[in-house]
Amino acid sequence: MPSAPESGISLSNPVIPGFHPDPSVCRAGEDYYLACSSFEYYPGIPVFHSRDLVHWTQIGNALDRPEQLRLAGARSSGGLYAPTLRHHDGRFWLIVTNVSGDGNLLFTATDPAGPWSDPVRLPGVRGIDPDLAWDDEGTCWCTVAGVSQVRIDPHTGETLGEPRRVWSGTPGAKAPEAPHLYHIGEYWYLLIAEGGTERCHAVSVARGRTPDGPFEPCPANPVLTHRGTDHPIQNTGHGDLVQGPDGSWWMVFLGVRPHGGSPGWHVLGRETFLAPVTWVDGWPVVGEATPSPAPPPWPLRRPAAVPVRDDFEGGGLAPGWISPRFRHEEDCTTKERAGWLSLRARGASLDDTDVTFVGRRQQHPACRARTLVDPAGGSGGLAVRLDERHHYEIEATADEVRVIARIGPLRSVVASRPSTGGPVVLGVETSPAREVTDPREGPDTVALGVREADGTFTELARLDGRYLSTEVAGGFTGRVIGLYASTGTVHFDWFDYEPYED
Ligand code: 6LW
Repeated sequence: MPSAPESGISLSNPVIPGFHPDPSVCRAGEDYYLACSSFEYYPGIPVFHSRDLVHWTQIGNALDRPEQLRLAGARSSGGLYAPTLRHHDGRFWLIVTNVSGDGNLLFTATDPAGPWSDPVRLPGVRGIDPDLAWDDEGTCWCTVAGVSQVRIDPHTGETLGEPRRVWSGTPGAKAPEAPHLYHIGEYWYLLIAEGGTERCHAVSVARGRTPDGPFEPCPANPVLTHRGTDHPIQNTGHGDLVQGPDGSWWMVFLGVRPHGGSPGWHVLGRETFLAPVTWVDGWPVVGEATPSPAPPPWPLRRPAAVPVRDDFEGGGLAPGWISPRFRHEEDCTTKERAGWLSLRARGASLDDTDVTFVGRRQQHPACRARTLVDPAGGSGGLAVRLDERHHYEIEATADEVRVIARIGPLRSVVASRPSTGGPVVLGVETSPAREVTDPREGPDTVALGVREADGTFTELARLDGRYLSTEVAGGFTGRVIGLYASTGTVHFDWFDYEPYED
């Protein structure tokens, strides 16, 4: 466990850096499990394990079979929103919305690493951000954004009775969402997010004597918000509570780390943070989310438990690798050339929804990624992707290496140089702005280049990172750095991802 709230915390936040929003957490004995939203990416819903709430390891993706997850036609920032993960009756339960067609879906597993069941559909539950809670009689309550509630049979997906509005959050605040219902002591607590997932985001709470209310709002609402402050973590909201085996309480929630001038740009998406919770007069009080006593300078410290090299030896890809909408095994395989990842183009570029791309979330403001690519049979390379309309890439073909930038409606080859067509090491490096003296300064720069035979790195282009930020692109995701093929088949020997201290 992290040190108890009273004794002065030393958390390293974010506890799960990079695009890992809408965290939902539960405990089974000494083990904590956490799930996040994954939107248009496949496989979906990353699942993490921790023993201390601070250090998390991804153990799988709950939805990793086509029968569980259909994302064809999903727009970017569509797909899977806001899961709730619970441990009840000896099983793990996961409820989530596929906003791109299938609506609310419920899955179960005995091991949260998987396999997870096929989906139970919930056609009678309308609304995003579904929550599950069971009362002492075994009735299952499903609460969704809005905030409304209906009893369900979680085995069949049938709704029992009509949905009923139970709370609308703070009068005047927009978007009451992300409900979680808990029976703690003598009360049922209804925790929600409100204010929208941008700078006004907040967590508020109400309590009642029964799971369906009536609910009395906490006089101190919101119990968590960083709006209107210069706190380095902004947009804080969408929280979930968990109790440790020692009786201590904690909240996981999402937040962002904007950087640069005005209005501030965040490039890693919404990340997962942790804060201690104490109880005063029967209400939760959320503690500080940054290390105390003094917050460190930006970027915040974080555990360095990051795999550096993937050399594509052995079977499939690690669970952190994701692809937009689907991963066709025949187009993305480690079986074609031993020790290499082979990507076959589907006749599409990164501007299209069905590109062959496999990447990992950028998790650190300052990071480097490198890959050795053999483009003899096609063209492809290394990309920093926010969505189809916002990406930078360095691409190798049989006769050149080029840097391409796509920003909104504009697409441009910004640099190129001839090459021999043999294997080449491509690299990208992100550098956060140091001292921001100009309000127009962007959050970071993204350098793209090649490694020469003598080991030196030649930068072909350095581009303003703001165009790969959520404030520019819109939506709910963050940067993903990865490999792609745009024509033919290209082979990748290894991929390095390395955070560095700036
Ligand atoms: C999610 C909603 C939210 O469904 O953003 O921040 C939406 N909160 O609760 C997408 O993540």
